[in-house]
Amino acid sequence: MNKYLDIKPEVKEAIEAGKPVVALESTIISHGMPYPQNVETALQVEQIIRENGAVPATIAIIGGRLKAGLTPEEIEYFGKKGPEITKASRRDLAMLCAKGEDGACTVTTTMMIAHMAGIKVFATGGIGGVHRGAEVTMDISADLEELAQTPVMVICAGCKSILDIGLTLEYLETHGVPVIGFGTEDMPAFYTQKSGFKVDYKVDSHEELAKFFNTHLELGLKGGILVGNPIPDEYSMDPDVINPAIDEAIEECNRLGIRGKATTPFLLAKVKDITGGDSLDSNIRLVFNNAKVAALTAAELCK
Ligand code: PSU
Ligand code: MN
Repeated sequence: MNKYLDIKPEVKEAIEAGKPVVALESTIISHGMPYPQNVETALQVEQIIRENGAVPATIAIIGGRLKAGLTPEEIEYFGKKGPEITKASRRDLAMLCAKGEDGACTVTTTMMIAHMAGIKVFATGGIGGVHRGAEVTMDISADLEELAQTPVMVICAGCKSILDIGLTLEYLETHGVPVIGFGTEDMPAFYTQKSGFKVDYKVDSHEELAKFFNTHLELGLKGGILVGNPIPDEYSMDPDVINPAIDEAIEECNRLGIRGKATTPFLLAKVKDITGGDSLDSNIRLVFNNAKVAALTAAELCK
């Protein structure tokens, strides 16, 4: 086992016994939502995973240790410290471990640590992708590179239109990452069920999803798969409300000259401010929905 990795005993037992485990990220806690809703949501997501028969493993870096599975106290610590914690992508891992510091795991580092621990399924809200204007800024999330090289199934609600969804799908296609729609042919757009872009394949059951991923693994294919699970209709947002809010957030981001790793957290917070908390509620609901699909799919994978 990797000498920097600590697997929570409950998680380790489940992995060794071939029981279902679902990985969860910690950047969504520290940078994706405000305190205390972030902590409440993180704990509820873990509860939903348990209710659906799997063991949750929230992933983070604490004091230079890669943690697969956090205690409720550690989740509280992350939520309270919030954006003060370094947002950790692949390039940050060695430095944080060398210095013994904390790091909030993005989709990228959560996939890496989940894979080190032997966890195959990971649920989150949304992934990073190709930003609008990337043809000039070259701002393309490391999440896409990780999907191209690490064999973990990532279940999300699609990507927000803070990104260029069409270019994100093109990039994934170039890197051989299959994009699956859970019960849909349309790539979901996080707050709304449809982005107007097609997924590669539609899958209608947890069983079918598990069979597909198993085949992917048995073929020895490098890289993960991306599952877009649409937000439930009753929680989805009006495109005429959310789209102008996103446009406004991007304009402000450009005006302030915000760049690099600060871009996504800035846009997420700004969209939430503009929509007065409605988007936060949708965000929480879609994460719950993804956690359930992930737990049930992880259970199928273990059969
Ligand atoms: N998109 C969301 N919510 C999030 C993120 C993205 O809707 O919380 C976070 C995830 O941790 C994701 C990261 O991996 O932002 C991507 O950051 P960047 O664009 O800097 O790669
Ligand atoms: Mn970026």
